[in-house]
Amino acid sequence: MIRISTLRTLTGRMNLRNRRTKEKYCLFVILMSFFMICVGMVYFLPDLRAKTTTGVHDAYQKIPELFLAPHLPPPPHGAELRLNGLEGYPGSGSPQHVVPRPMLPPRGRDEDREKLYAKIRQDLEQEDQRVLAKPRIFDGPSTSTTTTTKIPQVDGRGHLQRMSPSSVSGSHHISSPRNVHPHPALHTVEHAFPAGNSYFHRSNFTKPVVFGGEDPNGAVRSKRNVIRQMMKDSWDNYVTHAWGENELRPLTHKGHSASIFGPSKIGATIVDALDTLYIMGLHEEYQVARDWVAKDLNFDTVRAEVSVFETNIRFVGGLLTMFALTGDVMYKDKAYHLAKKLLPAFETPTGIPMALISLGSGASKNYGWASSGSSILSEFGTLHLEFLYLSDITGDPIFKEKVFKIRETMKQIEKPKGLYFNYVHPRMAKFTQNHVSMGALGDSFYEYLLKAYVQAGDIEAREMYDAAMEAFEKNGLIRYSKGGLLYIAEMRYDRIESKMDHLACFAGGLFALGAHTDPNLVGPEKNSARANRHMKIAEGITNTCHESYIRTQTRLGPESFRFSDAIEARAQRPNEKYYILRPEVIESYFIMWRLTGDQKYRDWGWDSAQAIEQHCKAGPGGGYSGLRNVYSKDPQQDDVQQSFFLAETLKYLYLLFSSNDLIDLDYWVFNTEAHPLPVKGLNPYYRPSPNASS
Ligand code: DMJ
Repeated sequence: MIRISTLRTLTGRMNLRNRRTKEKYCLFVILMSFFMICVGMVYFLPDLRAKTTTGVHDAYQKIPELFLAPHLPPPPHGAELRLNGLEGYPGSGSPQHVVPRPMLPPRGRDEDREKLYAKIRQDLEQEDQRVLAKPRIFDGPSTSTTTTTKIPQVDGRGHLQRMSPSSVSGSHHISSPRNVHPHPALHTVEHAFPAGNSYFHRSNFTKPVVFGGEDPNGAVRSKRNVIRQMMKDSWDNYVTHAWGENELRPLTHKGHSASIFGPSKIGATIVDALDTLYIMGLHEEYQVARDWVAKDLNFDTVRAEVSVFETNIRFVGGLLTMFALTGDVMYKDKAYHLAKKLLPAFETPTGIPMALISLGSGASKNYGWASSGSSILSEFGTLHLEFLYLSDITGDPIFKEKVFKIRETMKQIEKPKGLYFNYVHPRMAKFTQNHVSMGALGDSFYEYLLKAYVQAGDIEAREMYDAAMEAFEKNGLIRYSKGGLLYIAEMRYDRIESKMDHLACFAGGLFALGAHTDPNLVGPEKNSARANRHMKIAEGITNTCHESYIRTQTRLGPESFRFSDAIEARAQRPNEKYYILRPEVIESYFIMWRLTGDQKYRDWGWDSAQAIEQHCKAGPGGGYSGLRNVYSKDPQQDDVQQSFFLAETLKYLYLLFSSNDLIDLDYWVFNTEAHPLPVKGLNPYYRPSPNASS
């Protein structure tokens, strides 16, 4: 009996337990169903989704977790690019170039799903902005949904007309800088040009072209192919022996880093070379470079102390050019991120930045060797182009505020005889040493005054440029040697020093560009006196720099050359005799060729290219090296392939043997590292942010 009752009790307990388990199971199923309904509401009802997630892209990423993935096909590849009108566009033909995203599932299962698909499509269209649509340059049916670019027109006076905001970039508002001038198109300077170059007929504006540009003449095309091969050799050797390092040592096959970037390995050559590879159509090489930038270029891990100026012109400038050329937002984001890291250097009472900044701590300082802890004119004066453009494409005004604050300081600073000295104290807004130069320490300050005008019609900058050039002329710094060579001298404590740096040879191109954009050429008075005079200076300087090349054993020019009773355009001291693959002389040949059409500039450029090939090549198939003494018959190589050789020297040579519409000077303005930036309001590649302010 006891056993039976015990058994019953046990059975009863088991039944009770079973019932409880069933109840628990039912409760679990109910809760799970409720949970699934909630999740479904969150992800499938568009309104609710919009408030709880950042996009359908997010939702898509969560779908696999909800076991719905089998219903959706895998992410897309090249085919979808065609929808964006980007196919065949170097750099955008690869799937890595576009943010990976889901392909649309088949349509029409039910209404909710239709809503979801519609929402996905809408978000994908927004995602497309990661690679902005290619501006529609050529006539014909548009493949782009966002851009309706027209070619700018020329008015009766030969002025390019700034386009209306809507014609530049769809709905984007084009903002104007202060003191905006009608666009400074390149003008005809009377007397200065032989006939026959398209630049003299301003009604024949070409359309912006960013690759291709083959010259119709076969011999010219062959020369350009040689330059392209030089680029390929420089690049391939860097890739093989120094990948990720700043520069290549082409003889010892190691990495090299100059003090400008400290001990960091931030691939200066990769970033500097990107646009040259792109323009030359070296697609595979470009894609490898682009992928490294996307995946491995991380400024957050860099602790080194770097030069604000060099980081700006090579890295920020290089990345900005790539954003303009490709519309790839990755480049803009990297440039923006890096430029923000430079901003602590600008925290001085005058706004004049310190020269060096630690990317890790943000601490900044000036060079120990600079006079009285001063900042350098050519460094803080060479930020404007990049910073203005950065503000315009990000909508963040901080960068242009910084450069306009520098401008204010430089406007107010006392300029003896109208001259700018090379050292300025960042706290006192005072020059600290009486040294004037168009070469080292001064050069690109003047370049950016002119180019701020070319870039955005900045008339204040133009006036400062014109006044500075007038001061050079009036103070006798632009003078003839005994042998009749025109040169730009330096001045120290009111004494003229008859020396010119290789760096100052960019001034041939500078004066020519200034002449062709001279505001005096248009308007009611139409005074061409200054422009003609400046064209003569441009020709004279370019000729002198050429002389400095052909008076050496190597036909490559020295770092500095002097003029005296004994010498003409020759280096005097041992430490002036080296050539480090610098671009400035070839840069002037290029600008002069584009603006005058005079064949001699192409001939001179080809002569230099051959000399580089003969003396600087580091072995067959190798990279290129600088030389220790250009006057030696058998010059020793210095074992450094400077990043600017790929960014500037080879790019200018390549463009010298291309048609004029490739990176047309009407539409592009070169930063001082030869990274072309688009002209505001004129070039459809400008791609301004809708949030950009004036
Ligand atoms: C480049 O980095 C730039 O052109 C800069 O403005 C001056 N020096 C080098 C090339 O010589």
